[in-house]
Amino acid sequence: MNLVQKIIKSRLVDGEMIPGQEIGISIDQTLVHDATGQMALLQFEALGFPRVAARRSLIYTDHNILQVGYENADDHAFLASAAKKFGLHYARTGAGICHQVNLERFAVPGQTLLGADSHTTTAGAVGMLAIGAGGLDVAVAMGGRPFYLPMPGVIRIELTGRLQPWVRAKDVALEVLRRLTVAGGRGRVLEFTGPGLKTLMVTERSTIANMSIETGAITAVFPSDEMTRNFMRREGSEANYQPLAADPGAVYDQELTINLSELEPLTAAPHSPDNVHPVRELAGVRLDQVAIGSCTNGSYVDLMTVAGILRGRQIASHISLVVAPGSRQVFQELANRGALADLIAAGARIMEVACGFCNGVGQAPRTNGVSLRTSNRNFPGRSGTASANLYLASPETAAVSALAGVLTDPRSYGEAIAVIPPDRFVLDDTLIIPPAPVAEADQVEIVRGPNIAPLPRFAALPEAIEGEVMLTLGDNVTTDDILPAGAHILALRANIPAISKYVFSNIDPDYHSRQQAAGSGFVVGGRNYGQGSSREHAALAPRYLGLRGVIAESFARIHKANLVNFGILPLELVSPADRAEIQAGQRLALAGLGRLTAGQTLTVKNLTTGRNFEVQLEVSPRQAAILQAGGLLAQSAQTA
Ligand code: MIC
Ligand code: SF4
Repeated sequence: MNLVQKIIKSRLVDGEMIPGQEIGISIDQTLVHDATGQMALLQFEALGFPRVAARRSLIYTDHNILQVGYENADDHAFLASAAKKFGLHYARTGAGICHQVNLERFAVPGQTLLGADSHTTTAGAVGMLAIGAGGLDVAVAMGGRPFYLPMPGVIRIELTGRLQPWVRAKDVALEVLRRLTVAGGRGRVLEFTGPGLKTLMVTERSTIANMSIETGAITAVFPSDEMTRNFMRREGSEANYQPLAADPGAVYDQELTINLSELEPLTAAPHSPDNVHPVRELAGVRLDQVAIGSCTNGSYVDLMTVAGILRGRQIASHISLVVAPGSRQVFQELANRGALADLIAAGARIMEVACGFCNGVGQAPRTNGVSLRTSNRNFPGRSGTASANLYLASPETAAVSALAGVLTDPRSYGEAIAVIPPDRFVLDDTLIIPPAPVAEADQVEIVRGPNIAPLPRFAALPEAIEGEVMLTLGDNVTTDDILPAGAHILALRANIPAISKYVFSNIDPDYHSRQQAAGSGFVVGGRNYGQGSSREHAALAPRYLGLRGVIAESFARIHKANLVNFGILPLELVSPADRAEIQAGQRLALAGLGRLTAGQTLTVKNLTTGRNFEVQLEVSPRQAAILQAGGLLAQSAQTA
């Protein structure tokens, strides 16, 4: 067996390990944060669980950290009290970005982690099976119930050779995207093997595992080896180390080889992480902003390298350089070693230890601005400025470019900076509050400020649906398109009526009012609809407005699961050519919904053209029952 199959087998509680068929696995650890946790905890409560049952469950406060109004502080008070009541760890703001902190402090090879964030994949760097999902699925796993997913196929990515100076793990992640594109990993897990592995530290592997989700893959898994042991020793968690690898002769569904020695510095140009080019080909693009950090590249080695590059130099006078350490541990190390002073002296603006710029919570670029970032997504609007142009690259490329003021191949800088991590990092978990004892928890009242709105409730699926086509969209629609990033929208994650005003707002500012006025409606997309984040708000808020079905050629895994969880029909076109005939404003009708079955073909009547077309409900029997009930919460209320 390959390593993915071995871990799945060890946690399998339902189904058979046949690729594509739904399986249920038990979950050891869960995480949510302050953009997804509000809904997850409200839903956990609504599901009636008294206390978390997973081995370890965490809430991080890392996304919604601007306090320009009461909303985020209300959310944090809610989350802190819910953590206490239900038995979760609560990482206070300042502890760091969930994925970085989780990797440093809680990762255990061979365990499963389910996170209400798409980049939960990061923990695959130490041989965890770490998967992103919507908040409701995570709430269920927090309660100790299995997590369901289609049994993945496995793509082996064999690494050979060794990276040349100035070429980094980020360039490997971008090379994977260049080859697989944003859809090439769909339905699969990326498993890394080969002699090149021994040259990659865990934090470098984590950059690659982090961006695996950008290929549409379920996650990525690295073996647990001596590099893993070294990392865990530095983190004081060697006791949790165990070696893990695929069996000799393991079989894979697809294989790729990447010769690390042949790679060069790469960048993803606007507006997709798979729009990958050598930096040298785009060298000279004038930049306004350089932003270093995020869960992709906010590690000790990343930022010490940046500080080393900037030491004794000044950034270009027109550049705004922002640096956000990935965790408090990294921040403390930078301070203790004088690297912070180097960054400040070079002209960097030191940001809070949080996601920050990565999804537009602060540092939104100017209109039409150009920003070079070490983060993982450069979708339109991702930075909070709809017209901005985002390039993605390694910390080295970013630092050298900040000095030059234009996109620059770092190999032009001179000798590469080598950073060796210390034998032991600063270990200080004082901002991570452990679960309260049961007696204390029972006394806790959950704090609900005005930003915490009640959960919307949805009725069961009717026998027939009729509605207007509200929007027709292209391929690879992202959840940032459906519900944009940015501080003012993120602040409303606990308030569905309020956040629903922003659904599709970058594409059609009137969608919200049109959909509400129309009552029920449909949206039409192309391939890989709903790629990107795990935010279930991209299903929940449209459902609240009246969206009843999305018709597309195919769906991204997490978003499809979220659509089902909130009772929106994910309808796959049997004949993709039919897409061209569906126009906004037409009326569609679907009948015979009284007894949904998995894989069912349904006939959609186009009442405007009088033509029929077929769609398939590619869901499991479990999901068909959820859709029938009007969503997972409605289903659990019915069975309670
Ligand atoms: C992202 O990187 O897009 C986010 C913001 O972390 C999201 C989470 C969210 O939008 O709730 C993700 O990746 O899932
Ligand atoms: Fe935070 Fe960005 Fe990572 Fe999402 S991708 S968890 S917003 S740092």
